Amino acid sequence: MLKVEHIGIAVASLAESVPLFEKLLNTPCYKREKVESEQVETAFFLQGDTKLELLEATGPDSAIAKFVAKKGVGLHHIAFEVADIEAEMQRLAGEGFTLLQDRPKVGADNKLICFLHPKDTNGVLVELCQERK
Ligand code: CMX
Repeated sequence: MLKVEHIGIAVASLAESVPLFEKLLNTPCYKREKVESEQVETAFFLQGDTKLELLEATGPDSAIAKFVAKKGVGLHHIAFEVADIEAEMQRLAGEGFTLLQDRPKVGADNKLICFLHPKDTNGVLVELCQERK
């Protein structure tokens, strides 16, 4: 894994949380994007080299809707950038981690992504991501 690519934060309402994080970070949200396949809308912030992704559910079946209903708003996942996502998925599966996808899927921010089940990672939802070419 190369570095932490972003930190995902589940929110109930981007309309409320984007201005909150703009105040907190003293920097504007630089991008918003809907990801239909994940039933989420995202808002991105950059603080130095660190990227934050706010996520609001856009449908009841969204992982974010279920997370917010069960645990409330807050830290949702840590995403690691990898050079070769398929090789990294194979390596992690070989190490006994449960992959939540068989193949990388297209996520927000022009990335190929794959999640690991949090039961294998001390309760932290981990995302692998690789820039799409
Ligand atoms: N972090 C830590 N634990 C989490 C979690 C998260 N983000 N989301 C769910 N869990 C926990 C649940 O609370 C549950 O814990 P307990 O067993 O102690 O009750 C456990 O994981 C398994 O829960 P589950 O009921 O079996 O499964 P869920 O329906 O809650 O789904 C998960 C959990 C991780 C499999 C599902 O959320 C998933 O597939 N996530 C990956 C996709 C995703 O998160 N998409 C949204 C972001 C998209 C983006 O970044 O663009």
